[in-house]
Amino acid sequence: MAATSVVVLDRGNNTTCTVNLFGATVVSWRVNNQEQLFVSKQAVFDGKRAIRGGIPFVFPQFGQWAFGPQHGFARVARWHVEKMPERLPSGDVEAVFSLMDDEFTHSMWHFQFRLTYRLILREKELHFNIGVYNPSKELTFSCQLLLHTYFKVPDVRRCQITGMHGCMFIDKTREGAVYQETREVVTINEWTDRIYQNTMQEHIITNVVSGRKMRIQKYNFPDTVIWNPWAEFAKEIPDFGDDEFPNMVCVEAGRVAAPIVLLPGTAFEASQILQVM
Ligand code: TA6
Repeated sequence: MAATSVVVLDRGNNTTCTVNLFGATVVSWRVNNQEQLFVSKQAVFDGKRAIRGGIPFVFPQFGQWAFGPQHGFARVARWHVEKMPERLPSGDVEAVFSLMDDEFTHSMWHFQFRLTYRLILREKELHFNIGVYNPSKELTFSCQLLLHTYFKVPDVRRCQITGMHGCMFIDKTREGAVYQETREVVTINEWTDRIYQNTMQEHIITNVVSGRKMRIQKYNFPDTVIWNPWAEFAKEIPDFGDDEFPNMVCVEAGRVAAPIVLLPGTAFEASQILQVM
């Protein structure tokens, strides 16, 4: 498997989006030459291990999985290019990627499926449109889906994240106990690993690159996972630098708390818009 095959959406003006076909992982999003995504200096590009950073595509399982790797196989599978980058009349650039069941996926999950992943690069925005289709005539399947986005930040301790106030969350740093978020904005000053449920459709992250704000809008993605390994877990992650935790925050839009159930011949759609403000 060629571990280096990437597709670049180039809108000009040093605004680009780079996708590695291994996992259809967005490994770079530059807006006027400013990188918005965190990729670890220790990230491995061997076509086997999930890429440590960017936007890994989590499907059909979020978290530990009895039948395959953590966070499923989509982020470690080779995706196809359905449509090479094309400039739209609006000046934006669009590309489409897809993944279908094959021998590799059947070795873990015996269902037929088809994933489509449409990316649109706009001036200060990146749009993600995802389709999950069940082409089977008989079998229903259930799955989870999430965009495991690593945002690059100068100092995570200065970031504030809106859109979780009043939401219930599963705290994986406290044996999965469930709590309610009482804060207006979420801040991170320790190991954080939370699955927030039924969050707002919009999140604003303050103090991202160059002190700007990042707006996340999500549709049909009711959950938001917030993660930072902090010092103690950074040391335990082989493809993550011990001193890198202050420079990233994962804010992950997904459908994980209640799985997606797809009857034969039906489809599920979800989308996300990232906007530099
Ligand atoms: O999305 C947060 C999380 O599930 C954390 O529990 C942590 O394990 C992180 O993902 C990274 O997972 P990975 O399999 O990429 O090492």
